[in-house]
Amino acid sequence: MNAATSVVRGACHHDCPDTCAWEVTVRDGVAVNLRGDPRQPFTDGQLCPKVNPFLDRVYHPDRLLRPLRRVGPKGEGRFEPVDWDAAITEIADRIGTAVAQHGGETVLPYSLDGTQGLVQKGVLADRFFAALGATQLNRHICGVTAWHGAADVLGVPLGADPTEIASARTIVLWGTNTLLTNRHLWPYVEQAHGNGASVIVVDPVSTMTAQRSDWHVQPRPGTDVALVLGIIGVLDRDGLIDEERVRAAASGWPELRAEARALSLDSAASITGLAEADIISLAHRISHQQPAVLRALIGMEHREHGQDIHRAVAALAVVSGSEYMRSTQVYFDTAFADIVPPPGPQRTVNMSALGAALTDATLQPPVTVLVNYGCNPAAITPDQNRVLAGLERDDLFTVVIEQFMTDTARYADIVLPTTTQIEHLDLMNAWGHLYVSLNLPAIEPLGECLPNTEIFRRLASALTLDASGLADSDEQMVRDLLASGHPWLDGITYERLQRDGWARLAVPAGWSALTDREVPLAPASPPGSGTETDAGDLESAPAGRPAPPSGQDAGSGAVARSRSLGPLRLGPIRYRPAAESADGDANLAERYPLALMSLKQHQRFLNSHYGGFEHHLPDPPHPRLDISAADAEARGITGGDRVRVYNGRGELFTNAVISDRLQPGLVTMPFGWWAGDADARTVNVLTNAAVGGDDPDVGSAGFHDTLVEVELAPDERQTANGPSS
Ligand SMILES: Nc1nc2c(c(=O)[nH]1)N[C@H]1C(S)=C(S)[C@@H](COP(=O)(O)OP(=O)(O)OC[C@H]3O[C@@H](n4cnc5c(=O)[nH]c(N)nc54)[C@H](O)[C@@H]3O)O[C@H]1N2
Ligand SMILES: Nc1nc2c(c(=O)[nH]1)N[C@H]1C(S)=C(S)[C@@H](COP(=O)(O)OP(=O)(O)OC[C@H]3O[C@@H](n4cnc5c(=O)[nH]c(N)nc54)[C@H](O)[C@@H]3O)O[C@H]1N2
Ligand code: SF4
Ligand SMILES: [Mo]
Repeated sequence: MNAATSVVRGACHHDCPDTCAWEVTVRDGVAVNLRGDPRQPFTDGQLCPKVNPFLDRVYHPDRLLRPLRRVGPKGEGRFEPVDWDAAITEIADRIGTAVAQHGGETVLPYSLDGTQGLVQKGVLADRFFAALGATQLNRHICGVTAWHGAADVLGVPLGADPTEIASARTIVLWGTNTLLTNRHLWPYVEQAHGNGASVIVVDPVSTMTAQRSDWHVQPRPGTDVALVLGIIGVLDRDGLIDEERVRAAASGWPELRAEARALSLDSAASITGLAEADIISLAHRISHQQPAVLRALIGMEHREHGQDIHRAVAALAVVSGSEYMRSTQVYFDTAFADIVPPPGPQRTVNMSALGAALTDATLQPPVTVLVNYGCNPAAITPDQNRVLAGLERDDLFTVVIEQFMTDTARYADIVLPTTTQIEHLDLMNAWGHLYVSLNLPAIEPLGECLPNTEIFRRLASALTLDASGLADSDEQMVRDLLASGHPWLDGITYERLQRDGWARLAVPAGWSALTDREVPLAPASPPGSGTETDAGDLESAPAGRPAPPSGQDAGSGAVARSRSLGPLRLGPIRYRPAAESADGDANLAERYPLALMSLKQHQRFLNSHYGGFEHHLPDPPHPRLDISAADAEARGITGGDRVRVYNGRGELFTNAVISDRLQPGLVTMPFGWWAGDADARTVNVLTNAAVGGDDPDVGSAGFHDTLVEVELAPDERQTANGPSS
């Protein structure tokens, strides 16, 4: 290597459980190579088909490199360049005027995990919106429902370290498409398989993971609670439950057992569409081939009763004596210092209900300023027509901080160009493993791009906001996050991460919240801070939620503290069909008899990140509707036909593919496509924004509880039937 070549360590920013550690080779200031870090055990030198060509994204000719001001109608995408000072001044003026007129809540931040980097995703922006008194966004589109389902049973939503799946004898991938969405876990699954473990997938769809499994259990969508009750019923009937252990470990076992006994095996079979023999066999395999692991992730939370499903799977782990695995995010939330302001008194808006928040004429104060960063709501939020109607409002001032002219950015008044992961500093947590990484900037920001943090620093200064931490540097925030003093961060310093790139949290091997009902807490005063902190309060719920009931502090002071989690919680649980499902509202199900699931399906997509990039599109390069042969035939549809997919919320046109992967009554479409120039409509034009669960603030959207009807598109009908006149 010549003197101008260097290798810079970092980690992938994507909303993906794997958070790969990477190395960027830089020559004369230009990134020329990117590869997975071969030393990081989970990454093991491999990135993925989405991110292998990431440098093409960084240097893509369509990168936004200058601030832009809209000159055409909203949505059309016509902009003129403007300089940074003018853009910041205009935004500050518009925010200042709106807040003076309506109060701070008229401002709505809208962001998600476009980057998972803790600093670029949150901290400074959170402080900025708190100082402004803005409406608080409940970021509940992903993970929070599953969080609550797991917490209902475990007291905390901490599953075991996923890498321990390697030593299981039975692996149940329950509603998770590991090979596609969590590919770096697959080698651990294969290791177990090589040692004789059986791999079972429970999924209504025959995914690529299901096809690689030993056994694909294919229930009707959304019926998993009935499946779990059926399994528990079989375990109970056959004397396979260690009642003494369950009673000692958990409360609510008699109530759960009563529910399982009340649902006959016959009913469980008819609700789930599975054979009784399959439910029996699944129960026996889990029971006889221990250690068993039940691995859930996110997808099945996207249902009206997604929390019940996640709760049921966790409860089954307790009853059957299996290990339970899910997102590892909470380990990091527990370990890192909490350096953002606590939730304020301002109103909250659930992000799934963006369409309603922007179009509800009775909302007081109205949302008149939308600041969007790290999220592409025009493509990813359910009930797209309503979202777009909101974004079209002339009296809404919209700022979009983006890398590309996304479907959302086209509706902005001002677009601010932002850096990619190799252009800024960040601290990365993970939700699929226990490694923390430091992402060092490898190259200078392209064009006039600025990191999110710098944009919010400038806006805070222009608005002369008075709150602490609004001028903190990115490095300061990283250091502060690491300074909790929590034992899981023992020995993990900024300098060590700068040297090595990553470190495993110091969670003892084999630690599990199912069995170790004692979780360490950060000391009341972290070393060197001199101030009280809530660092590492594992009981605090995500964004703006009241804490679930907690156990007892076992100690306090600057020495070791821990929290006893008390007994596991079982209790009654019952299958409830979603309103928008075949078993739900009969009128709706008659008009729209097909359940639509809009899946993460493409190996080269990561949510909406790559849907607008030619070389990431599949062949043929269009979204498709998969439909079973029976449903297609009943509608006169053959493979390749252009079809209209519709319901009461919207319609779209696409090509049908006859699929033997689907049960009749179920159709699927891939998620993550952009609408582009033509017509900003994607699968989310159809999806259900109803927020599930018993608490509208908790739930994710019922994306997968969407009913539709499908027919031949009018032009195809003409071809099929001959000209009609
Ligand atoms: N129909 C349907 N809809 C879904 C889902 C589904 O399965 N089906 N899944 C849901 C789920 S689970 C999720 S998580 C969401 C994902 O929704 P999003 O979080 O919106 O998805 P992404 O496409 O990952 O990221 C959005 C944008 O972040 C931008 N970005 C990346 N890095 C940065 C940065 O450093 N700064 C800024 N300002 N921007 C950045 C990218 O350019 C990208 O346009 O979608 C949800 N919507
Ligand atoms: N390639 C790729 N990887 C990704 C993403 C991506 O867009 N592309 N997105 C990332 C994000 S944001 C997330 S949240 C994760 C999600 O990771 P996963 O949770 O693994 O993925 P999903 O596809 O959302 O859902 C998993 C499976 O749940 C099934 N499912 C849906 N409803 C039910 C149900 O009622 N019961 C059962 N048993 N199964 C059900 C679906 O058919 C699907 O196959 O993936 C991440 N990784
Ligand atoms: S998207 Fe996921 S698998 Fe791909 S490089 Fe990033 S973290 Fe790794
Ligand atoms: Mo997600």
